[in-house]
Amino acid sequence: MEKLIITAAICGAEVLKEHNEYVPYTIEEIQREALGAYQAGASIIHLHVREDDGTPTQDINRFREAIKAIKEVCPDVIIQPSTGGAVGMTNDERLQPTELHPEMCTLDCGSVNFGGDEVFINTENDIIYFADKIYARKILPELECFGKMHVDQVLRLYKKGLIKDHMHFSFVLGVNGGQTGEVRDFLFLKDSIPSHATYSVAGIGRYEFSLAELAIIDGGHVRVGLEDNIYLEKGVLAKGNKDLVAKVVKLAEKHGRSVASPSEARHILGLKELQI
Ligand code: KMH
Ligand code: ZN
Repeated sequence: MEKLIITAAICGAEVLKEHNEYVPYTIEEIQREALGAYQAGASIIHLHVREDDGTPTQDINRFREAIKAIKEVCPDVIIQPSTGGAVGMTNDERLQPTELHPEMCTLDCGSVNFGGDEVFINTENDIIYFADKIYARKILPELECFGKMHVDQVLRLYKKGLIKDHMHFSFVLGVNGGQTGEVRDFLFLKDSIPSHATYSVAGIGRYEFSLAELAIIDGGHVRVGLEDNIYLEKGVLAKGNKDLVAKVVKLAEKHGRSVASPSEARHILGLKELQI
């Protein structure tokens, strides 16, 4: 079986220090959380940035600073900025970090309710617009799917040549408004993608580790982090992203699956080897 790629979603746009004090806002805190996750076994950092007061931003300069700070302490880690940002941001606002030519970024593949009155909007034309910019900048998109219909949307665009190989899906399951993260949901999604594609699964809240374990057994990849879940176990807050990554490493050991280094993750995803 391929080695396991662990992505750490260290920050997010919605979770706050009021929920878990380790949620990073400042550049120093982002650097600390990225380093902890990397040392624990993450090869990809899924990156959002915040103002110092926690307000989500897609400002290119803030991303530049955060990426520089992360690269100072873990030069070989793969950085995957979010192009999702936060609900309500414009497309061009969201796309700013792609101008920094990261190796990867997210591409959100459909709209989804995000609780209450919030709708995270990604129309078909939005997806095509994002994909054009991302491929033109030679970035590998991680195809974020909050449910089966987003996978179907990707496959329609793939047939038209608007989404290209290598297809690396991320099944984000358990969002309040999206598809749940039960075993049947996972099986439905992972069986819906072509055999030459890869996938990672991100379980929100209580789904984080049950889905991680399923993906480990199945040969898929895993995303964890404070963006998705703040608890190490029921009622026990994680003391940082490192705890969540370390728990996935233990699950991988339990199932005899080795964890990929950043260089091995690049190989699996078809990214160019990094010249540091
Ligand atoms: N914060 C959500 C609205 C992504 O990073 O691409 C979008 C999100 C997805 O987190
Ligand atoms: Zn995100």
